[in-house]
Amino acid sequence: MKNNESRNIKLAIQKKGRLTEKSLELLKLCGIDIENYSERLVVSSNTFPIDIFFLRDDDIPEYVQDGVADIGIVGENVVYEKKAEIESLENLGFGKCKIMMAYPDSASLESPQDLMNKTIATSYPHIVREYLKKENIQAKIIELSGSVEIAPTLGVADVVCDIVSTGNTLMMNKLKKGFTVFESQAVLISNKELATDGNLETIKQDLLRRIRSVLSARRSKYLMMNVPKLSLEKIMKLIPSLRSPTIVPLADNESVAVHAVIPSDYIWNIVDILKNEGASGILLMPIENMIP
Ligand code: PRT
Ligand code: ZN
Repeated sequence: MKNNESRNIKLAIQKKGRLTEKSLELLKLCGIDIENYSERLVVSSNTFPIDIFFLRDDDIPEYVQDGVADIGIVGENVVYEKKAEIESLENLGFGKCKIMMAYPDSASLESPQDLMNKTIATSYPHIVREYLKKENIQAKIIELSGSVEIAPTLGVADVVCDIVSTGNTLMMNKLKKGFTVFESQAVLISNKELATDGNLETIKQDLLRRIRSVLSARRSKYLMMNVPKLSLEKIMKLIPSLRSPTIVPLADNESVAVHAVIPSDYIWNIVDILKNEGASGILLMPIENMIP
């Protein structure tokens, strides 16, 4: 892929499905706005040199591997199932799910050994095959493209291996959770030869830097509160701030305002102590971007 012409980077995302909205939201937080994308195959952004292709998720790994798209956002489960030769750039923290073995009430599945000589229905034959190989188990795999969970009721399989998120689908089909075979989330992937095009590589690195700043901002919150001077020392020890917290004197001379960046859920570990120490006006705010 050697050419010196400058062109937009081509990003493939899911056209319509579980990853679409979150992918577009991530791009928006990276400063990449697109308009009127519904029902279009490809849309360019006015604010970043990128063309966004809307595709079926199953096609994305291969398109990125073959250079039809330069980069893509897709579930790791699909990347692995399609055995795509791509470079994985970053875990994106959404679209999280597990591929699990599940079984009807009549069966039992305590350990992988219980799969011996069973029939397993799945949409992920490659992932299941690899798993069985690793565990040294002989079993028959039946590949189904959808509604895998009804296979035991139809009598075509003993066990299913499918994506589980909340577990509601399994419950509705009277299936019990067995064990996890694969854990997945949405990932940013890249064509392996992209680096040979200096221009596209620069755009990719710019996008990646923006994505990383959004992801690290998501992991953090901005905390603001008023603290009595007498409690300041004790409270400062509680705050695992990324940088040293900002301390601003207040007019009353007895308190100070403390501002700090803390890990997202950490406030719930310390809120009672903060209150006991007299902290007031505690505000916790989302951070949009965090640029190192
Ligand atoms: O049309 P296209 O081929 O693009 O979409 P698709 O229908 O193949 O995929 P889609 O939109 O359903 O999922 C896209 C990706 O989202 C998957 O490849 C996973 O990486 C991820 N993901 C996260 C999920 C789920 N959670 C999920 N719960 N994909 C599917 N499910 C389904 C699952 O198959 C099962 O039917 O939801 C059901 C189970 O959900 P619970 O919550 O009832 O357990
Ligand atoms: Zn699909």
